[in-house]
Amino acid sequence: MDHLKEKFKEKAFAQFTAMRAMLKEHGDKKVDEVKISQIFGGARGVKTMVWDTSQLDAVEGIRFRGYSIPELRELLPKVEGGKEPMPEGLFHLMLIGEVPTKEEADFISREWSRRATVPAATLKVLDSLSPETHPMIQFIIAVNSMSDGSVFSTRYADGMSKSDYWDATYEDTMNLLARLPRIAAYIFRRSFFDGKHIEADESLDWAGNFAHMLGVSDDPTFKSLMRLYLTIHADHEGGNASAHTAHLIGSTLSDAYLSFAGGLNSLAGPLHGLANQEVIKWITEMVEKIGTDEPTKEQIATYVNETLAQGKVIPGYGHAVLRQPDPRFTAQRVFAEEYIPDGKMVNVVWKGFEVIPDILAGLGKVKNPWPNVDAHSGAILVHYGMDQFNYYTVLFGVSRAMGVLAQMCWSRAMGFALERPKSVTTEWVENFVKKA
Ligand code: HAX
Repeated sequence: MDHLKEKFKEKAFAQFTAMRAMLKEHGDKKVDEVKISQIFGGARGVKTMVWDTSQLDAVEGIRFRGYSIPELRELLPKVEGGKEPMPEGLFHLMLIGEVPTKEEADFISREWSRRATVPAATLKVLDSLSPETHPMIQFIIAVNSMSDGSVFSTRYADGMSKSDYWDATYEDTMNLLARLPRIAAYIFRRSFFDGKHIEADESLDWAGNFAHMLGVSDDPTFKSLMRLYLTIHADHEGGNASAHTAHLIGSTLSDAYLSFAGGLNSLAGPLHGLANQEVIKWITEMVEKIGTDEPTKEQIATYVNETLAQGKVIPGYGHAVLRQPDPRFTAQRVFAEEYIPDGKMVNVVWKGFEVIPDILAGLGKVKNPWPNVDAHSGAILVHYGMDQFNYYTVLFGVSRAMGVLAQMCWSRAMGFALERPKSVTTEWVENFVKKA
């Protein structure tokens, strides 16, 4: 057993024992009450699941195992000479609960490199699709197709004991994470570069190799961007749509491939991950309509009001939980200020930040008028020449896999139950109100 798995086993066993004792003593205590507005309002804020890899605070934003994004930029291991954290380090932190050493992060790089071969059948499935198929659809199909070789499903069929579920899930997790950059790069190159693929460079780290295989830019800071991007999009506690979907599917003992593919289906919605594609489309249409890539604040404000008047949302703004600018937005801004301060698109994003929150707040109904993670990413990618907007959510998906799958290992180790909340009918609510 490798030392990462060994360490996980040790931590998980201790937590499992403590959880059982705590449940025995305190299982009947109430932590929450549900309002009718929450029943109709997407269960906002209702505490119904455990998610250990990260936690979201409405004001502070995301913390991964207690660490904020600025702290992680300092603390997580970096490639030699690099300034951005290695996503491998974040994965270690989420899985084990400890900031890894550089050697520990490098071990994960090597492990993912060793396991990275994509099954021929999956490449065949991709080749059977039109290159014009939306990249997220290709990605979801590819991930689903790998369920065929799932260690969990195979061992389950052979009568695996419950106490080994975590072990098989760990294997699927490591295999899936290892393959994702190759699959994602394969989709990118077949869709936008006539299938001219780029060989992996085994000497590179996970994100660096992904950037290399995408073949978008020779600028070494594009690799840095991918390291940052794949780190900050990884996890956003458990209630967000992609994480929650993956968790729900996983709770039926569907394997990691089927569960994560389900999460990707959620991520592909415009109110969630697809917003990164929508933002850049919206900005591009705006600068085309206004006729300049240096619009004034007044011109942006007019365009925002026109969008709202058409009954549409402003993509990249608002959040179900956050009530401040998203620290993931800020992290990307810090990166852009350092590497591309004169980028035209990033400057439009920054100018938008000066006018959009006031307009949204003025509507009187938007709970969070601030930018979220998706408001910034596209403008940076465009700077590096990556203008295939409909590919952006795939990048998000590669990163999100780390959080969802690290948590899935924990969920299996803890033996979490099949998820099955209670639904009620409208009539039930009406009768409840009458009685109350
Ligand atoms: N533009 C215009 N109106 C907005 C808005 C925005 N950016 N954000 C919220 N509102 C509106 C809602 O549509 C809702 O209107 P109605 O009452 O007429 O239905 C009202 O304000 C209250 O909504 P809320 O409580 O503030 O927000 P929700 O929790 O319901 O929704 C969303 C959160 C993220 C879905 C929402 O803010 C939105 O649609 N934003 C734009 C899309 C977007 O950027 N999504 C990405 C979010 C981050 C993420 O998951 N990334 O992957």
